Amino acid sequence: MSDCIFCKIVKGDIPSTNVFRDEQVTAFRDINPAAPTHILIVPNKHIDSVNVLISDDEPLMGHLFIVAKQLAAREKIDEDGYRLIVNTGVYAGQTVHHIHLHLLGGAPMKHPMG
Ligand code: DGP
Repeated sequence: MSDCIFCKIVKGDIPSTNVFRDEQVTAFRDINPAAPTHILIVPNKHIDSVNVLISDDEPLMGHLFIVAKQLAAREKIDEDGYRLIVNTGVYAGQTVHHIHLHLLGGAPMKHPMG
């Protein structure tokens, strides 16, 4: 998608603080962090949201979570705990329409959500 900001980050067309990249996903620090660690993990291919996932995307979505787990360990937030969020649609506040997993941690969070 030529006008998608996360596609541009994946391609390196706009700068970001990347923390991980492989053939399937890219992870970078959120520009507006909501926690001491706030990383976004996105598929390299454009997918608008959870609403348009197909069964072929299953391994890719599983990979997002494996990378999240590895990054949580690397950031040393795995033992204290962290939150993984996928906002979908208007009510959830999705602002970037390229599916992404938020990895948030580094401080206690309020619960419940919403
Ligand atoms: P969401 O509300 O789930 O769609 O969150 C989108 C997140 O993307 C939001 O926390 C801010 C972040 N974001 C938006 N534009 C950029 C950008 O250009 N660079 C980076 N690093 N993060 C961005």
